[in-house]
This record gives sequence, C-alpha cells and structure tokens, in this order.
Amino acid sequence: MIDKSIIEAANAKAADGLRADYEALGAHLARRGIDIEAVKAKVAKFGVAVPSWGTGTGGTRFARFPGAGEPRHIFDKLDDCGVIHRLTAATPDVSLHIPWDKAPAADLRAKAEEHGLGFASMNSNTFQDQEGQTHSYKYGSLSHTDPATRAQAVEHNIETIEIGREIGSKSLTVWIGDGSNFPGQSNMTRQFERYLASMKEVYARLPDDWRIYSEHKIYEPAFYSTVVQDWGTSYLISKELGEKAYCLVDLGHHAPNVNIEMIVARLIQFGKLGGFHFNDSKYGDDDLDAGSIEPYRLFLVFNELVDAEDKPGLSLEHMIDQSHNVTDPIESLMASAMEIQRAYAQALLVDRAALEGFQEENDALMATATLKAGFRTDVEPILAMARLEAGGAIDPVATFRQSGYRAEVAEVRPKSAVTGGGIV
Ligand SMILES: [Mn+2]
Repeated sequence: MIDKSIIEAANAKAADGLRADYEALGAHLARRGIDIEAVKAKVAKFGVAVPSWGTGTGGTRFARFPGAGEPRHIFDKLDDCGVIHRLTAATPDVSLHIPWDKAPAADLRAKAEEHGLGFASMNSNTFQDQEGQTHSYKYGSLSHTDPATRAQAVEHNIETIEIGREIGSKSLTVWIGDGSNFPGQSNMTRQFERYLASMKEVYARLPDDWRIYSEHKIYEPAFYSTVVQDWGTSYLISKELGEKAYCLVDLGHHAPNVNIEMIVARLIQFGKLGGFHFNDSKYGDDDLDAGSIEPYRLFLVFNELVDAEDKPGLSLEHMIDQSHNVTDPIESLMASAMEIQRAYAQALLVDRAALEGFQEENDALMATATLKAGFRTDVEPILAMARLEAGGAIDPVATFRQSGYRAEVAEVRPKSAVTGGGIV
C-alpha cells in the first residue's frame, strides 16, 4: 500500500498552486451564479466502481503482453483497487467477476475492509468454459439448445448471487456471448425464448433487495447475431423479468455513431436504467479509457444523468469496464475515474433553467452553447481539491509513479506467463 507520507509530500508541493487555481475558478463560477463548494461537495460524494478484472493487462484476440507486477489473484487485485481509491478517493467499490475472483467470503470482506472498499455489482461468466465444467458454452449458455447446459448456466448465476450476498453486493450483472456466427445457425426467436426462460429462473432466486442488470453488446464473440445485442432487447428483458430488473449501458457496446445519451434518457424516462460500464471506444468495443476519444459524449451522458438527478426512484451503479493493452492498469483506471468525475462536474455547471428556456424558444444555437459552457470549463481544481480534502493525491498518476508501487509488487508477483490472445 502507498504510504500516507508519500501522498502528503507530493501534495505539499502542489497545494499552494491548487488553492490559487481553486480560488480563481470559484470567482469565475460565482459570476455565473454557481457555488464552487456545492459542486465540489457533489463531486466528492460521487463514486465509480473499479472492475477487479481491470487491474490486469488486457489483450486483443491476437496477443496479450503481460505487464510487471500483475495481480495473481483477487487479493492482489483488491490491493491494487485499494491504491486506486487511496490516490483518487473516487473508487470506493469493486465489481467482482465469478469464477475469476472466487475466494472465501470472509477473506474477501477482510481484504476489502483493510482498504476501505465495498463491493459493487457481481458479474457472472458463462462466456467461456472453466476447467472441469460438465457442459461447454461453445454454442451458448443461458440460451443454449441443450436444457442441461442452460441449467448449468442458471446454476452458475445463482451461485454468483450467493457469493455476492455474503460480501454485501446488491446486484448481479449478466452479460452473455450467446448468439450465432452464421445466418440460419440459430432460430433467433426460439433462442431468445430460451434466454428469457433461463433468466426468469435466475430472477426467481434474486434476494428482495437485489437488482439484476442485463448488459447488451452489439457483437462478438457471435459475429452474425447476438441474443442481447442492443438496448431495445435489454429493455424487453427488464420488462419481462420484473421490477428488480434493469438495463446496464456499457459505453463501448454500441454501433458506431449511436446516440448513447439518448438511450440513457429513454431508459431513465421509463425507469429501467440500472447502471453503467464506463469506457471509450473508437471502433469496436470497450477498449479504451473513459473520455479518451469522445469526452464530449461522456459529458452528454452525464448531462442526462444530472438532468434526472432528482427523479424519484433513480438509483444507478457507476462502474468502469475497460481493457488495458499498453498502459499500467492502475494508472488507466485512475485516469478513467477522474475523467468520469470531470464529466459529472462539467454537467453540474450547465445552467439548466437557461437551457430549458432556449429549448422552449427553439433557440438551437443558444441551447447548444449553454451545454458547451459546462463542457468548456476546466474543472480540474474542483476534482483535485476534492481529492486533497479526502486524503487523496492532487495528481494521482504522478504520485503513483513516485511511490514505486509497481516495482515493489513486481518483486513478489511473478510475471504472468499467459501471452495468448484473449479479450477480457
Ligand atoms: Mn461491460
């Protein structure tokens, strides 16, 4: 773990500059009728969950290049998540993946407590086969043609709920790779009927205070048709299952140019938005750090969230889900957490009364300029001050590099031998 004194020493050098910047931004925002302290308080309260699997190096289907000091198991992963939260003060929860993170619940709870972490949504895995598994998921899992394979997949989801229950998680996220690779390979209607029947069995075992999320993804590994391919199908699933079922929007899982913020608005309007997987994507998937390609889109998503902030019953789980091929995963996860906070802070600056007025008057130019005014504002002093006050680092990435954490853990964590392709 990174020692407090390292963070304090790094902060001491930057604190005066930050205070000056914060004061200047505060004066600027006051002229716009915005109380900087109120914005900072909201940012400080905003948390995004880190995915346990994100602490390792990802890969493409061609290869994976392991990094030094990669976590060996869930306890190493939780240590890395602890570092991310200590430096950013923005990631209080970890989202686990079963069976990758399977371990005794008491040990998981103890390790999380050590770092002041909690557990966000549980993720089941029926998109790959595990050692010793009776039935293969090569041709599907929850929607498989074989009832025994479906039953095995249902059982795995129920087991994931049970593990989550013991560690204090409150939701299950289900993403499946089921689909077909050739036209005619599967009957799309019957396949979806089978999926719904399986999900109903899982839903029946969901504790009263739990929620289940269906995560859609347009394609891959099924390259012709995917059972849960878009938000429309995800919405149908949540309606079929019942009031504890919601849709999870992963920013990387849409066709190019899709208006994701509009999907967010629709799902909020009809009470079916449950959570997010934040990341960014240039082409295919959830490959890149949040805000690295389209920060404006991330802002527009948060604009919808802030717009609906006071909607009764709206409760969202914010999570990161991204792959790191060329960066240090800890640095990338910190960078993403900060980008997500930044988009939130910028969205909080939008003059909503003015925006509504321009919308009513059909003044498109002023309406869009009002949005842009939020996006254009450099809110870094707000984020950094929130971190400083919470005991985090003014500059998390620089402080992480100064700490020597990666080199230190590399000494006890042997370099991974797994270099084969494999998107995670
Ligand atoms: Mn995802």
